[in-house]
Amino acid sequence: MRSVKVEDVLRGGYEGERVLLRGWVYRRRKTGGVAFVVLRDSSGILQCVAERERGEVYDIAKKVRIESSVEVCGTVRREDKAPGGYEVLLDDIRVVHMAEAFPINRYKSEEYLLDNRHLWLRSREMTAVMKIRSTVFGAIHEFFRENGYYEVQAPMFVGSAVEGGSTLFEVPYFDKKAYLTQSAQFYLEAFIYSLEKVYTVAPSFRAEKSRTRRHLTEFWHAEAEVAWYGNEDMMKDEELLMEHIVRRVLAERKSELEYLGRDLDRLRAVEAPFERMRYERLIEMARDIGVEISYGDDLGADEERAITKEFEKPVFVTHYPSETKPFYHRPDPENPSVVLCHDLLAPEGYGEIIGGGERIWKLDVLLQRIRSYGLNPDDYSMYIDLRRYGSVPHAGFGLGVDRAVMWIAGLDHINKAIAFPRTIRRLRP
Ligand code: NSS
Repeated sequence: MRSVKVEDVLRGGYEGERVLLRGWVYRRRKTGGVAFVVLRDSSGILQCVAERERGEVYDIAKKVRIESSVEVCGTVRREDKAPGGYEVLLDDIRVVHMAEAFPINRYKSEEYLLDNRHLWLRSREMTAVMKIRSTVFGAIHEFFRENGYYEVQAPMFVGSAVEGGSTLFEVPYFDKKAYLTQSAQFYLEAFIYSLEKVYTVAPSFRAEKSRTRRHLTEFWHAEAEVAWYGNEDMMKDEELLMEHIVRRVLAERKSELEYLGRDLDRLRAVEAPFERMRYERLIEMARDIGVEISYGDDLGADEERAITKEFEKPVFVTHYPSETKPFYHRPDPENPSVVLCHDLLAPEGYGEIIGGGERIWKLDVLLQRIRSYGLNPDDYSMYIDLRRYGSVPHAGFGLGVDRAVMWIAGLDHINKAIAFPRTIRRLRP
């Protein structure tokens, strides 16, 4: 007999039929002469009933421990009181593995659940998030491939910083030292001379010492780089990418979003185009709501939360003062004290999910910037070399995928958006 999935039963396709199901015991309870086993599989949960007259089946159903793996057979019938409106009247149950007493119940602390993430991963909450996450990654690849981008791969072991030295992870590398990549950007820039439009989805690493709700030491980064693009061209693709991701999630993961209590109308509002706002306007807005900040300051996590609470949709912030950004951003020809860059800030307090912009593409400007940032040109020889042979204007960006999942799923901490979060204090499980 072929096994069926819980969701197929709940769709009503098997009413009155005998089915075989495989899964895990989600809940168990006994009342009067009936034992209930709620079965969980990857597609949902389903109530199964064993009546006392069934003898051995009833005895097993009565005793099987939570999270044991089981195979059950029985007849599907409608039952309004069951979750999902159907149940299975059992005539057979086989315990594939009797679980030990499961260490998680609903009264455990967040810290305990993180220590046991390998087990908590089975919870309905994590299952919903992981399904949404899968859809987000799929939508990212779909968007890029449908829009003429080639997928490429960059190394994880690198020789120098992209996003500043303070968050570099150093690792021994034979008789030298290497770093874990912070961003594939410099490698993507090498690819554009042949492929023009490229993207990659890979982990990036940052030795983030601050404990915030939105920083991981290892995060998933979707990055793109495009020849002949300016800042505005890049933002246009990004807003379409974000719209595509959100629409896909709404179309495929509505029940998961609802399970997590997400306000779907907030997501339905995520339609391109997004507003473009200059950095100086952002500073004004921050001051208007009482944040103490002056021109040239970098927005901290708390300030960003306060400001983006007011947003209905994601907002691009452009033209940051150059000293607040890494050396590679192209100065605005109309005002070289600011750069042609953008951050995309997600609404509802979530804040920055994308950083990107136009790159310096002229050799002399780049060399001058590297020096004025106090950096050693020898560390950037590949990057500099790319400006010697047919250099072109170009732009790119990086999307923090875990942050995007956090926002779309409406989670209160980034460590709920990834299965095995890595933070300053957490390397296990
Ligand atoms: O530092 S970024 O703003 N920009 C870059 O790394 C560019 N080199 C990307 C590019 O143009 N190719 O990081 C990009 C995004 C940022 O907006 C966040 O959403 C995410 O990467 N990010 C992080 N997510 C989680 N944890 C940490 N620590 C983190 N750092 C950045």
